[in-house]
Amino acid sequence: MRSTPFRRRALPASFILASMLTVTACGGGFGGDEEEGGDNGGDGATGTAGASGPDLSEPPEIEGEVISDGESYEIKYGIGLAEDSPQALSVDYFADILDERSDGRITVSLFPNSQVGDDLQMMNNLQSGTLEMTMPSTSPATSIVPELQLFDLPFLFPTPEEADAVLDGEIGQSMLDSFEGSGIKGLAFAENGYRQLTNSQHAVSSPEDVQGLDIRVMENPIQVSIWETLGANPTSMAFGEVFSALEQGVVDGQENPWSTILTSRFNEVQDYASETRHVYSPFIIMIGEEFYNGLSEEDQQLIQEAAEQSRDYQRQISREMDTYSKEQLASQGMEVTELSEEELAAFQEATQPVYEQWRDEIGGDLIDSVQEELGQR
Ligand code: KDG
Repeated sequence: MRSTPFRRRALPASFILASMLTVTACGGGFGGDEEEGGDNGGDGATGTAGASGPDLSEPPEIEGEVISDGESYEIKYGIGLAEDSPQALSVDYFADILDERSDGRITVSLFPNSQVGDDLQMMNNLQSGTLEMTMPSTSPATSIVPELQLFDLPFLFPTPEEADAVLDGEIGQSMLDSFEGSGIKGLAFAENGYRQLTNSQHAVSSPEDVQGLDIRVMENPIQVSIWETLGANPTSMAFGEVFSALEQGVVDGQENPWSTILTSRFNEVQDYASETRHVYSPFIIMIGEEFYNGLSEEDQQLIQEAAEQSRDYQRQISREMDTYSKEQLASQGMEVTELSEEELAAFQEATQPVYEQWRDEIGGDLIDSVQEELGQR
């Protein structure tokens, strides 16, 4: 996937021409409208990003049987990320599929930017029936399905395609099945992406540079372990609180994929970024179990298919936005440090103890079988 070599270099502000064409008046993201959410507006999955942002693939044509007969209802779909993130754009596509294939019976209302709660709250709301759908990272969902902790291990997946094979294969399916009876139904895995470190203090190119930094991490104990092992001071925090925690200096840094750093405008409050790729983080597309069980079989099938089609599109545009976002961040003045293979190997080696520390908890057999599948054993 990577188009740039793993050479360490601080990207200069040499993308200025491109950025002048693409940066919006409000100074960040992909040039999306500042919609309040609540209605996806139906202006297509590339509506916000296509106009002045990256050249994204169009969503595939909507095909399949139209199911006009049945109840009319609304699906409220809450997410943590911004309306121009790949996550939100894929929900727009999901909404379009359901609208067209249900003949307008099923409407999807998107609530981005943690408007209706953070990942843990939204999962609770699915269980209590006050929200129908959400798409958290797997990390906070480990409180419900502990096996998902596998995906918190550092440097597990060398490429996104290898992650897809595990997530869409037997292992991923059995994890989705494990939600049964929890009040949540897992529909499919999408992509959050490779996580990169940003901070306000100094450029980072070695594990030593991380020592002493206060880093916000997701609500997950393995994420805490990774940064403790590196000698940083990690703090778990909900995503919706990260921008102000960075702005107010409550923490020095955070880690997220490039597109999230850009669309959440973390570069406005962080000067340094490093391409550490320390964890490949999946999303889970989920729906309230009771709500889902109350639907007709035809609608259940429709929703499952739409979730898988939106997953495929989400992965595609997430990957298209990745390098673009890194370059945008550099052009907007962030000092972006790319790591050499040796520097990345130093991070990998320094975080290796996390595997031993969490092996029993995650399940040694599970880790072994995935590493075998990946040719690492
Ligand atoms: O909608 C997903 C977000 O809420 C969150 O999971 C993003 O990776 C994330 C983080 O750092 O919390």
